[in-house]
Amino acid sequence: MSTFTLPELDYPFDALEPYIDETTMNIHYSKHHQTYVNGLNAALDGHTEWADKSLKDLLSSLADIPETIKTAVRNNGGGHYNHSLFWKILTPEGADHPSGNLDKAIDAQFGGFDTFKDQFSQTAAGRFGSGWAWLVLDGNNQLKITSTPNQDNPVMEGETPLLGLDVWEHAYYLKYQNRRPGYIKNFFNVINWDVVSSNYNEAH
Ligand code: MN3
Repeated sequence: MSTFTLPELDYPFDALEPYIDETTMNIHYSKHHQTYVNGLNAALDGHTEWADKSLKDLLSSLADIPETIKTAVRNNGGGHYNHSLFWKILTPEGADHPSGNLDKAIDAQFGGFDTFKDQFSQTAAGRFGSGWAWLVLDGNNQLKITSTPNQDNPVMEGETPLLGLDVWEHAYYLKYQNRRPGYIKNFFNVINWDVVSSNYNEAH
């Protein structure tokens, strides 16, 4: 059986200061993400026919998963996938702008990086309650900005997430309290556009 584990973080908890604070990073990674990993492993325990699937396979075939564990796999598997991607697309020392093929595709799809940034920020701010904002490659190979509730994600819709922003209060409340737009604005200071670009190049 497969046992899912917390992925390594590529930087220390305080690396994203002052935009994402050390305490939030520590609790978010060590407690919240670990809880999703544990919940996913617990849900799959004893379900040998599903335990060997990759996380992506599980999330893209939720309809076939037994009712007794479907919600647990959706919430905890989604949580594990989303946070694993989130840590990867963050960095303390990234470019402030995409480059190469992704840069061209953003220009073509949204009419420029600034327009993309505005639309993504509005989508993230407008997600009512807990959830995520995404830049995805859809089934027609087009870039699209989307949002999902809770720990749902684009994989469940057959789309490929390239960039994701966690807008659950646990991701920002200690530093930003009710000011989600301030957190979203500062997120753009710590995006790892190299990783987002390679996500695009792999999926495209
Ligand atoms: Mn989170």
